[in-house]
Amino acid sequence: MPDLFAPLRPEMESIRDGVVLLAGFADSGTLLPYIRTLTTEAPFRHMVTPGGRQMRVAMSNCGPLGWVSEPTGYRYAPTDPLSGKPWPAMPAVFRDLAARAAACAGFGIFEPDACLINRYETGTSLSPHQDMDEADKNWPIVSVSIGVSAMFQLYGNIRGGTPLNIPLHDGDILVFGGPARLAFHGVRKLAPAQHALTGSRRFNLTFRRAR
Ligand code: MD3
Ligand code: FE
Repeated sequence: MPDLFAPLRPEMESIRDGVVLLAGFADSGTLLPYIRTLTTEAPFRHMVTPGGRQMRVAMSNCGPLGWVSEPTGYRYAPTDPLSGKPWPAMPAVFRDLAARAAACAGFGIFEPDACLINRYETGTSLSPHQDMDEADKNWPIVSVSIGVSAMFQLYGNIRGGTPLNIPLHDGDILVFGGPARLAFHGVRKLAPAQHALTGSRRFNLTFRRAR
């Protein structure tokens, strides 16, 4: 007799050393109203890279520190350059979700001080890069996917090669740490699709310890 209530996908999957997928771990219905409020305070914007190119992913931040791109380089800043005011506080539900995910994935205590909020529209991609702007690379990174599914691409610790393609669906959390912390990674062009709560968009919350 098959178990009709068995989960469709395993709860926790080790992708490779230092990369854990927690499928369907987050409830986007709970998170989206917070994203709406936070980005009313600190609106989504297309930052300009130090090289002068406008990023295709729209971004905002919450928490004590926010990731910003400036002509002089990337950095974590306590205030929103658009308003001069501190970034909105990180909601406790965000912080707790990131901490639970890191603990479940085996990375122990995680105390994020930065939450980057990414927004993808149809056709938006994120080219391969490393996350290098955090002081202590021993902290893991927790990434929450919301809305339309995307194809995440995970490379090795040097640029190039053939990526591992990981489809990320609404509610999925990826945790990166240890040997995978400096892996190159990107997101393929978002395909046209509809999600009941986000329409054609995908949101991603990336929790980091910047300092
Ligand atoms: C792998 N964002 O904001 S999150 C980013 O879906 C970023 O918006 C993507 O890459 C997104 O920097 C992917 C997943 C992620 C974040 C950090 C990583 C993957 C990572 C650090 C090391 C290796
Ligand atoms: Fe990244």
